[in-house]
Amino acid sequence: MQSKIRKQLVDAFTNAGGSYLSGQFLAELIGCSRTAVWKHMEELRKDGFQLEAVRRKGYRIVSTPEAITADEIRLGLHTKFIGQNIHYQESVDSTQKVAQRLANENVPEGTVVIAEEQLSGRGRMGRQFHSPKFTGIWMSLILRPNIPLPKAPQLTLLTAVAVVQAIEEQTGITPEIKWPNDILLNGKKLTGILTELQAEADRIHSVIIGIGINVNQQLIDFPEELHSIATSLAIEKGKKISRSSLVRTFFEKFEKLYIYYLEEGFYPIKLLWESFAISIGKHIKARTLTSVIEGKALGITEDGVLQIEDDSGEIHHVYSADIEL
Ligand code: BTX
Repeated sequence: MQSKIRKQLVDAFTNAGGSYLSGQFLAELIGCSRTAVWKHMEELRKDGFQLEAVRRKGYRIVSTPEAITADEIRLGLHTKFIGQNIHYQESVDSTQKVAQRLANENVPEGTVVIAEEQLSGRGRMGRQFHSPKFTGIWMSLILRPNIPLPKAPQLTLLTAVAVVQAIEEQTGITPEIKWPNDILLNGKKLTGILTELQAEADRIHSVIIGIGINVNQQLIDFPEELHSIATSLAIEKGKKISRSSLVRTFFEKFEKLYIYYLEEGFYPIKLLWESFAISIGKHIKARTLTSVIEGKALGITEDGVLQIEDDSGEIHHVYSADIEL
């Protein structure tokens, strides 16, 4: 929408102080047809404005989008370095891409890229991650840990624990973790985590952790193919959740766990992770790129590798797979 029309509309609703404005009035104000007004209103809705349209009365703005700009997040943030440098953009292809570029420019550890929408959000193995505007948290965190390359997947598990702790503190809901990187609520995907590395030989240059949390979407905001497999906090909780408070809490939880991890190693994180995991002790199917392993999930190793015992008693080590419960 042209910014001039958008400003005219938003100003008119601000001046109306919560009253309805008729389609005719808005059409005359902007100098367009009533059908065009309807289209403009639809665009405002897509941008996160909650609108009410009542026959013979007109339109009313019920609530405006809550942004997650750097200022909004930093207000009240108590961390040493995680989220102290925030790179905010309204719209990006993928926050991972922006973070990769920034990591090459040697930004400080803990820098976060956050966006209101992603036009081509990335999942694992070339999959798409649906990231509609003003509804969720789409962010990438840049880390520079001094750890050997094979230990990097532990950071995915650490991130999952921090997300669960933050959601628990902010909403009272405790989601579950499905190895290695999904966070589920009532069996549906609430959060995806994607860890990507920049490394030379066996030295990590940076780890970029992409986190996508469905926060305020309603079912209609998801494409149909996700209706049965995805959910949001607002759907489960029946009310909107403050995205900026959730991001802040996540930064605080993450930093605590990360410092602990660098000092004490993975063991305490592993115990926390297992306490939130749904797959452990259950019969599962792990689809790797080359095979399918079926059996009982025993737990994760010190390196975050999943152990499955098949019916013949053989124990398999799974480094990367999709899990079916
Ligand atoms: P994944 O490959 O495990 O999950 C992707 C799959 O999940 C898709 O194929 C689809 O079935 C389903 N899906 C897509 N969008 C959603 C959604 N919004 N909610 C629930 N299910 C969905 C998981 O990959 C890793 C995703 C990381 C996303 C973050 S967002 C910030 C950062 N930037 C970026 O481009 N990716 C990461």
